[in-house]
Amino acid sequence: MKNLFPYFSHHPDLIYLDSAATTHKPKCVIDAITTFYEQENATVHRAIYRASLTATEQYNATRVAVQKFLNAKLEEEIIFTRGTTDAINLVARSYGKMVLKPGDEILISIMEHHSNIVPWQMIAQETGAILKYIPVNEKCELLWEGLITPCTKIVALAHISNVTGTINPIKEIAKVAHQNGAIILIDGAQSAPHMKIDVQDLDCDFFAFSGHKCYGPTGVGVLYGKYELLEKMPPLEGGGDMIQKVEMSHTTYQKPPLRFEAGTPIIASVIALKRAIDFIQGIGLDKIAQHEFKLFEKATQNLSEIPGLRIIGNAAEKGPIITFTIDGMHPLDVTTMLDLQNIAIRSGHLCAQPILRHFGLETAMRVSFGIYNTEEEVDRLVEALSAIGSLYNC
Ligand code: 7TS
Repeated sequence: MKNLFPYFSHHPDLIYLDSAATTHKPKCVIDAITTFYEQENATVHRAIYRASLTATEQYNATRVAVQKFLNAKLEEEIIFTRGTTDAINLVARSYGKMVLKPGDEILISIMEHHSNIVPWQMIAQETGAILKYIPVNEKCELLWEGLITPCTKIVALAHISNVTGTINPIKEIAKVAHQNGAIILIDGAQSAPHMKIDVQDLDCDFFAFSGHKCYGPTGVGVLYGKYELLEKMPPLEGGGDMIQKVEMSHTTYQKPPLRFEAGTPIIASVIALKRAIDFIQGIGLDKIAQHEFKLFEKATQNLSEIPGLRIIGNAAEKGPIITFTIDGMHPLDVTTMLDLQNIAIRSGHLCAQPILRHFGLETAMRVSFGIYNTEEEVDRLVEALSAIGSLYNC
């Protein structure tokens, strides 16, 4: 698998275990970008010369590919954004501002990434809504029952936690949210690369993910939204492409999705995102999930045998992410020692300070898997961490 990723031919000895932050890109994705700029470069939507029509066709083909990838009903339900963060901000500032009144409740959880906390804090402050947090048990599973009430207007939750890997029971939560008249946004940044997503089956109202965590380029992401909601939402940014008619005194807007895609988009990256989706589907999400789960299980088992190593969160359902600490050792020291052995893992607050603090931590270490990782790499990681751990536990 690694031979499909040019990055690894430049770094043959690297063990890369930070795919939750960003994945490497297969050659087909990189080629799509260079081919576009070298041979196909043109703007989209605006011109009628052939190159522009072809670029527009390719741009639209990604929308259809994403629609199928998420099993959305309509291609018009797919909006290209800069990433998950941008998608969540769009919902908070457009839908949130439209519906929220003082005293209404927004319900998120303490295991959210900052990008699914801060936009809600900002919109709560602006509208007078109340931001509530779902707590977790000691395994880092949501204790959500009874917290959704008729006061709840928006529920926004990670599908998979980027810290503990917990897979949240989105389908059940969505059902209760709807029974109470609320809508639900799913932050799919950590689920889209690892499991089959069916937005109709989940019955979520919004679903956000980032291209760069799915073997695609940075700078492009997706917001799925149910059409009947998108149709009512005001645009966030004004400019070219999102308008129907501009008078000197006022403007009428395009229907979704173009209403939310002002200005010249990141055309090459959108086109390359289709290659990334084709790449994932070519392998098959079931096969990807199976491979990553095998690595995850082996790593969980072997890491927990290292004296002093504590895994944070052991939910019954987990994605391929393991966050841990080693007694008496600072995560920055450990990851620096690993880096010197060509093993790249993440350390720090993982952009999720509330959940780390809940477990009494300011920083931790995290290992996360992608399709290019191998069992041998897990062995090397465990060996390296055992040796580092024994330095301090002797
Ligand atoms: N939500 C979750 C659950 C995430 O893991 C991330 C990124 C985001 C949202 C934001 O995605 P972006 O593409 O808009 O930045 N998570 C991480 C991480 O865990 N390490 O680096 C980025």
